[in-house]
Amino acid sequence: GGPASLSRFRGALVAAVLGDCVGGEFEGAEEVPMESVLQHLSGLEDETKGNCILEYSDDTAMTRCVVQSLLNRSGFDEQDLARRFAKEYSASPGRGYGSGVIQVLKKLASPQLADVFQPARDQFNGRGSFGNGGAMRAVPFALAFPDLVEVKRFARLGAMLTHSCSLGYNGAVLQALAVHLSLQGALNVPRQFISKLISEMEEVEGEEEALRDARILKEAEKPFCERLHKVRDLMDRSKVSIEEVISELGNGIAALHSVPTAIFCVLHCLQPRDYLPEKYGGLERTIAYSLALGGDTDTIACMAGAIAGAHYGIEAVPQSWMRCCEGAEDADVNAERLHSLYHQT
Ligand code: 8NA
Ligand code: MG
Ligand code: MG
Repeated sequence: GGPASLSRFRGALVAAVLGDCVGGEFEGAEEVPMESVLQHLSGLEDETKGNCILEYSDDTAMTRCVVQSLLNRSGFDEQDLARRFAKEYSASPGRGYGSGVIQVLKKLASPQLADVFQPARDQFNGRGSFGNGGAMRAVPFALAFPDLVEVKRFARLGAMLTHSCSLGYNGAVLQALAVHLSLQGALNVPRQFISKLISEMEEVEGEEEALRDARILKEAEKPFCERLHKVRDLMDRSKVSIEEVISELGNGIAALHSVPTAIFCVLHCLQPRDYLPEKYGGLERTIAYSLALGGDTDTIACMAGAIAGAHYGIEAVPQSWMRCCEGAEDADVNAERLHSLYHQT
């Protein structure tokens, strides 16, 4: 489809759910042989298995809250979104939330809470979380707002309800930017895509709080920019080992160690790879490759899935995979609603 077509919206939101659901199998695994990944994925195509259902985790649970809030309020409303996060957590606490964020979600349930951003600020001795929990739910911001400035602003605020460290919320900004650009067709020229991300993040990470947090955590001056430069170096190479990707970019629960990694997965899988089945299209390659990195597989596959889905569109999503994943149908319906919101604002 053309820029911001319905197919791209559906692809983005559905593939995010797929990444989360199929990635859950390997979450936290140190080493994941590609063989195991391909076996897991071919299991989804087995018709004889009937209604195999892979449950979604915190990534999708919170993304659904963001979607519902944006649609219900026709825009960003932090009070409404905070309430939805709290309600979702108390209804289904067993979705695999990070151990720190649970405290925030419990505090957000209090009706006496005056400032919905305060519980997040109190995390980790006042430093705030740098986990990828803000980034994993950032895709709806790119699907609700056509304006890049608004995408950045609301992805950041949406993340700050649980992640007040700039290394947490700027991961959400980067993820939303990547989906935004992909929706426009920017992945047709991969070098321009990565350059645009770097120039946007140069500005984002030039802010006072970001520079201060990076100093305190002993990271590079502009940590996401540094990682994006590594992504650019790696994407130019014809052969890259999984070990190198993990050591250069990471596969962990910090936004810094997972959002640039997800972006790399998408770029690396734009071409066929000899260790991936020939019958796979780009979207399947991206999700399979994300799982093979191990670590926070559900979240990396969820984020990579969203970016890839926005590029390839819904036609690239295998029906059999979709049938196996809890919440995939809902995501498809909601993508259409977000598409209307995006084109009316
Ligand atoms: P979070 O905000 O609780 O952060 C996740 C973890 O990162 C924390 O529990 C801490 O260990 C660490 N952390 C974050 N900020 C700081 C800090 N300033 N100082 C010291 N340590 C810090 O949760 P989240 O919403 O960001 O979730 C991140 C990921 O963890 C998600 O992918 C989610 O699925 C979850 N998770 C991961 C695994 C896994 O094995 N990879 C397992 C269960 C849950
Ligand atoms: Mg998860
Ligand atoms: Mg995870």
